[in-house]
Amino acid sequence: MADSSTSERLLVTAALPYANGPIHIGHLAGAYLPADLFVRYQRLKGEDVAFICGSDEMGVAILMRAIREDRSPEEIVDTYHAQIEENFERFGMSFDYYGRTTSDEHRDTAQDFFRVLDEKDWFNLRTEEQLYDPEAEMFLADRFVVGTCPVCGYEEAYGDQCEQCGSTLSPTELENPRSTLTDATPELKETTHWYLPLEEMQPKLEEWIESHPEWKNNVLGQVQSWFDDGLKDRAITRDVPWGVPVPADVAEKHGLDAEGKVIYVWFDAPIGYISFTKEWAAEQGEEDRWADYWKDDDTELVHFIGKDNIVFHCLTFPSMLMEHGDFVLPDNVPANEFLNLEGQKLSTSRGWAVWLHEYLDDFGGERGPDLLRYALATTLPETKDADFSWEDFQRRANGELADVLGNYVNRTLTFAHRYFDGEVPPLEDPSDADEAMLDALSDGPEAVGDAYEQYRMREAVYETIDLAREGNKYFNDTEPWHTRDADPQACANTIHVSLQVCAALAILIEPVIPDAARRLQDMLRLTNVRSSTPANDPDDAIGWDDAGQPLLEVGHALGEPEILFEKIEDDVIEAQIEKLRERAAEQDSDSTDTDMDYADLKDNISFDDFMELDLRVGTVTTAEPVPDADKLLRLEIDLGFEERQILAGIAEQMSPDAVVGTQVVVVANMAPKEMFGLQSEGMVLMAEEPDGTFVPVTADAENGSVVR
Ligand code: B3M
Ligand code: ZN
Repeated sequence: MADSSTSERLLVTAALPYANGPIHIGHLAGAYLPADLFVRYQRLKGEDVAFICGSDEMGVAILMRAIREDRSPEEIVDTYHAQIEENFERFGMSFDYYGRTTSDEHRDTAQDFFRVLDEKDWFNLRTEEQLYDPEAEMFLADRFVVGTCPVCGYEEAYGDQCEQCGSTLSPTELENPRSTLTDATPELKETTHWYLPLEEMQPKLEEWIESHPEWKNNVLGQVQSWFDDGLKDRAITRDVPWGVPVPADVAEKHGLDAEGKVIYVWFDAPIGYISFTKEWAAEQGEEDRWADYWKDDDTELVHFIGKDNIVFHCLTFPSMLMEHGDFVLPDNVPANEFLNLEGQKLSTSRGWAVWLHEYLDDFGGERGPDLLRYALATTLPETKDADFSWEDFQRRANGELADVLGNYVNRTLTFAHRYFDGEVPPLEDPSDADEAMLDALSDGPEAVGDAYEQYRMREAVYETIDLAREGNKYFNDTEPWHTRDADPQACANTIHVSLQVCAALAILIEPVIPDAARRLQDMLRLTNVRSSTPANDPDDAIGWDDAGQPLLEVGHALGEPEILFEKIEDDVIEAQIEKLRERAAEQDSDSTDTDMDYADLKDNISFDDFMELDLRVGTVTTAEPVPDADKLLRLEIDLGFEERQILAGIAEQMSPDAVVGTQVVVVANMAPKEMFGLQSEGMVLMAEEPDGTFVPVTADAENGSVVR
């Protein structure tokens, strides 16, 4: 079991966001918030933590955006790096260091890493024919080429992956390839590249993964399916004009010219974790300290990522670290699944997303970040995809933050001021209820802490808010408004105990809502609490484990109560939902009006040809994701006379919940086909809009009815 308390220091990383667009709630729920919760908890425990992140500024994604917007890649990354860094800070991300992969330190570190592995003769060099765009005079790596997927026939598959069936591809596997830069038909041209020898690394990686049965099931499951398919060598250099250059001396050694060759972004980006740790240490004036975190076995390295980054953090980067030999390997990679929004997949192109910068502008003021942190922390897609809705956001804010936590604090402090001169009253002859409450309090830090240690953030937050809920119940049950006259000491006991619970909460809730926690600490005049940010703490600061003990002395003078959280009105929530719908509608109609690119009509068919089709009405009774096939949903469809299992490539556009219950039209005599080990017995008809959105063709008729 990975237990941070057994290692001397923690190095925590969060995936490096591409500096080619703003951050949205999906990113936050996938990697950033869970990382921040974990780190803040660890700092409150008093652990030595370095929390490292930064912008991923290399790679084809950046270059493509630059070409599309007719700007330089430098301009793109400068713009988005600044925006992302600023908004992370406003949201309360407590990084020790936030770097950029365009830094000199990063270039040197990545090149050295590459050089070391090349000197060990670890890479395979291969000379092959690759797709080349004669008009753009460029090799077409990854997303610079689209074509027909050899696996499923999808016509818009990218050179590195088919978004329809999820298959990993290489550009030359595409049928009818065309350049996304010029639309030209690519030529084949010879070029030499360095490959990661993943095939030969598989046994070593399997053995290492087996030593981590404690990792999350969704992570182990994905890794296992990569193993089952058999790992394949991956090219880690590219012929594109943006990236960390392949070192000239290394190329020369092989009789090659490094000119125009760069290191593949997924090789250099994780090395960013190392470069940024170096930059951080140098910034602290302790140049060599980075090595403690990367080279001493007493370090626990944890990578927080979203599920689309699993293969790179669990297989490719570890294989690089193993072969390099100087560095520690990750102890855990607690990846999250995806977050949906209002029942639909997040889609940046459709505008179906909540952007962090817009949220922070709309929910300005000090409470905004905490509200979003809390709503997301209670909805994290930890074991499966989860859904964020604005109504849920409001319910959490009003029901839990305002009514449970805020109300408990407020009534306790108000009582203390009104009847005990704003001081902590003494506890004498505690009742069973008082004792029980103090017991719950003393269990708090461990119960919540265990959940954090095991990367069960949602549970940690529920446990914390439950303590406030219990506090409220205890307050109600002991009825201080009655005992005030009937039994003043019983009343004093209730307020004494409740104040201690509030003090504990002021610490235990800090990872989730750090701003409110600090305000609560101020109200209680609870000073000298350890910081959950990178600040330096005095040795005697009060920390996480102390929160189980009563922290406030009898006679301690309290501050004035203030409202911890205001309620969020309905119109604020409605405005957000409206904004989302409007933008999605705008995007949809934009693409219909201006870019409608009508598909060419196909050749005529005879009436008999048409009659060959057996189209039937059916109702979707079950819909669920297909493991490892990001684009597919497994549907069960009731055709009246029988049930069918059909795999539909709609998982990007529709959440399972949105499909269940829909009546659809099915091609019932489609030859069955096996995909991802499952039989697909038919096809569901969908209208495809210009932006790629699918709309099911529905029919309000008896299941089994023939469509003609
Ligand atoms: N830049 C982000 C992504 O895939 C990617 C992560 C790099 S982590 C080293 O969304
Ligand atoms: Zn495909």
